[in-house]
Formats: sequence, C-alpha cells, structure tokens
Amino acid sequence: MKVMKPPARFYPDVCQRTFTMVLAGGRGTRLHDLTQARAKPATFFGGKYRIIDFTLSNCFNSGFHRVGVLTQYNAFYLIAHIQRTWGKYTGEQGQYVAVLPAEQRAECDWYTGTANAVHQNFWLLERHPIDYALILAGDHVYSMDYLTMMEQHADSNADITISTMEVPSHMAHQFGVVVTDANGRIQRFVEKPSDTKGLESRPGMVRISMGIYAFNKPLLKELLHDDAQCPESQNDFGYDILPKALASGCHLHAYDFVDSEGNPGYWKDVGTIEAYFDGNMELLAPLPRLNLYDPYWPITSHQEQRAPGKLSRGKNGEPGIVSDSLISAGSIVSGAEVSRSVLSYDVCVAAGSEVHHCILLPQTKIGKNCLINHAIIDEECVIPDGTVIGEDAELDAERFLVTEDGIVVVTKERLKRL
Ligand code: ADQ
Ligand code: ADP
Repeated sequence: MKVMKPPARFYPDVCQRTFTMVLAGGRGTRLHDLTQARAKPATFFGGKYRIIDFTLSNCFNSGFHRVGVLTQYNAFYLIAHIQRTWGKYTGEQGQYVAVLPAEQRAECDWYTGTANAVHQNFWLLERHPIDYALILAGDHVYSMDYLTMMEQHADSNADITISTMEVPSHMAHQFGVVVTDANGRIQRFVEKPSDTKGLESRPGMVRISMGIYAFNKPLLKELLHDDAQCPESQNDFGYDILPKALASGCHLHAYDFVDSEGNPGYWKDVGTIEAYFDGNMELLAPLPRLNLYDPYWPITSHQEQRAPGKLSRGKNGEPGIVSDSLISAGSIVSGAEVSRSVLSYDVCVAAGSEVHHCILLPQTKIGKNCLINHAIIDEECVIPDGTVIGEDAELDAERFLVTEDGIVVVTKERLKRL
C-alpha cells in the first residue's frame, strides 16, 4: 500500500511563517439527517474518526502547528472533539489548535461566508509575525503534505496558490474550476459552473479547486477588507475573493495535488450522502487509496478506552462471520454475518442477523434476526429484533430517508416515529 514520505524532522522556515485557518462552520445540508445534531466536520468517518481529523492530522504531519478552526453551526460536538483530540498537542514550542467560533468580536454578525469567517478572525493572523495564511476546509477526507504546496508558494512569485486536481467534467458544477496556462498560472476561475465550455483541461476533464489556498498575508488582508465593503458580496472565497483577485491582476497559481509517487492524489469531498457512503466503502478495498495504516502519516483522533472489537459465535453456537469490514473498538458481532461494512465503536450485532454494505455509527445495536442492506445507521439507534431494512424500497421510503442510489439512512428520530 502507498505510504507518504516520512515527515521532515526539522520543519523548514515556511512552517514558521504560516498560520493555518480551517473552515469548519458550514451547515452541511446535503448530508441531511446526518448533520441534524452535529456539524459536518464532526461527522464520523471510517469507524473511529471524525471528518475533521483528516485535515488536522495533515496540518500536524506536515509541520503546520498553529491552527485556528472556524466553527459556527451545531458546533458543540465539533468543539468538544477538537479539544479532546488536540488539546494535548498544545505545547511549549507555540503549537496549538484554537477553536474560533463566531463571537461577534469584530462585526455584529455571524460568519456570513467563508471569507467573512477569516476576516472576522484576522486579528489572530495579525498577532503572529507570519507571511502566509494557509486556508483549508474541515470537511474533506485525504492525506496531503501541505509543506510541498507551501514551498511551491514561497518559492514562486504567486500571490495566491490553489491546490487543484482533475475530475470528470460532469462534476464541475460542484466545485470551483480553474483554467491554467502551460506553466500552471491560473487564467480563469469559475465557481460551480453550470456549463464547462472553454473550461476543460483536456477532453472530458476539468481542473478543480480543492478549497485549499495559500495567500500572502498582506494581500489577503486587503482582499478581505475590500470584500467587506461590498454589500452585494456573498463573502465567499469561491464566488467573490478569488475571481476578484484574478480580475485585479493578482498572480494565482495552481498546485497540482499528486501523491508521493507523482500520481493523482486521493481527495474526497464527502458532502453528500452518496459521497459519504462511497468514501467509507472505499476503505474496505484490499488496498484502499486512502491509507489509514501509514506509519508516516497517522490520522489522529480521540477515542475513549474500550475493550477490543470482538467477533464470536452466538451463545447457541451460531457462527459469526465478518468479511471486508472495519470493526472499531468495543464492538461485538456475535453469531451474525457482516460483510462490506464499517462498524464504529460500541456497535453490537446480535445473533442470526445479517448486515451487508452498511455503515453502523457509534453505539448502534442491531437486534437478533435482522436483515440490513445498503444502509447508514446513525449513532445510538436500537434496531428491534427481526427488522428488515434495504429490501423493500417503498417500505424504506415510508420509514426512513432513502437517497436516489437507494442508500437508507436510519436515525433515532425516525425510529421513534415508527
Ligand atoms: P464548497 O465546499 O461548496 O466549495 P462551502 O460550502 O462554502 O464551499 O464550504 C467550504 C468550507 O467552509 C467547508 O469546510 C465549510 O464547513 C466551511 N464554511 C462554510 N460556511 C462557513 C462559515 N460561514 N463559517 C465558517 N466556515 C464555513 C468550496 C470552494 C470551491 C471548491 C470546493 C472544494 O468554494 O471552489 O472547489 O470548496 O470542496
Ligand atoms: P443475548 O442478547 O443473546 O442475551 P448478549 O447481549 O448477552 O446476548 O451477548 C451477545 C454476545 O456478546 C455473546 O455471545 C458474547 O460473545 C458477547 N458478549 C456480551 N457480553 C460480553 C462480555 N462482557 N465479555 C465478552 N463478550 C461478551
């Protein structure tokens, strides 16, 4: 399986000259029921992680140790998780992860957009003798060494560097699309275009922004200040700041996100239920593109002490079978069959049940003799004995949320209403 390059032992100068801001305040409405109680970056992923763990681990693994996380909607669990996970990394050499909720310090408003969130916290950037701001999103799943990108930025004449990758053109409407010249200088930036005419990087492909930006600090200050004076602005990096910077003659450069072997890197915006489901399922491949077992690139999370995951016969001797699955600590599969599934911590699957192609979030209990297929079962759901989910589309749609692809999302609230 691919591994990252070992992280630098002595962090280069550019790390000291950078402050990192992670945008983690969006509503995450496209995850529907899964973000009712918690912000999208706090949503569980890959069994034991929360989505924001990937970005914050990338920061620390890359050597960027001063980080502010901008939170807003449903932030309680996100803040608690960040404090428990990263509180202990606050150290004598000035490293820290600060949670920055909208606090109406500079303006009498909540964060009106991504750019406004950074603008309202610019005072923190001013307190550090830095040259660069690294701006990230807290809702993507990937391993990336930001140092390579920041070194490219520092060594170039660019005012702004955007991390980019190619995706099929039919996905262009979900992202900011860039058009570059042969040297990688950005000529055009169009946020979520409905039409890709003139935007393709090669037939059938577009180069998109990953929402990862390096800015020279003085320019960022000026751009955010001007944007704040503009009443018709949405105060968004994609819709406002980047197109305006380009139009005013700034040098925007693309960074091409590749892995340690020079192949396109793995990066996923798990913002829809389908993408969230697929992202989890991709971890079940024999050699997944996202390597959670990379000794050089640990993904750090918080987890309370739990007993080992257990797979056993049932009490009456029924065999327990688990294949192609992740089982987190504290989970017990007893006399049941589980395949192609991600089991978070403290999950129980009781005897005689079958669970296929599912994501079971923490503390879900699947009763005896259930049949569950192609579903996401949210935290703390108790599924009664004999329940069948994922077999009868009409019945599922009456009881739960069902996506176009037929993924059934079961939550405690919907179970209560049955
Ligand atoms: P989107 O992902 O659609 O596009 P957005 O929904 O604004 O952009 O979210 C970006 C990040 O900012 C998320 O992590 C979100 O949680 C956070 N965020 C949103 N509103 C916020 C607010 N008011 N306060 C604090 N944080 C907030 C963006 C870019 C595209 C790019 C994609 C890549 O605009 O150009 O292609 O990211 O996914
Ligand atoms: P039932 O619902 O059939 O009464 P339990 O919930 O008591 O079953 O246990 C189901 C399975 O979980 C058992 O077969 C056993 O493998 C495992 N189990 C339950 N409690 C423990 C425990 N304290 N230590 C180890 N295994 C346990």
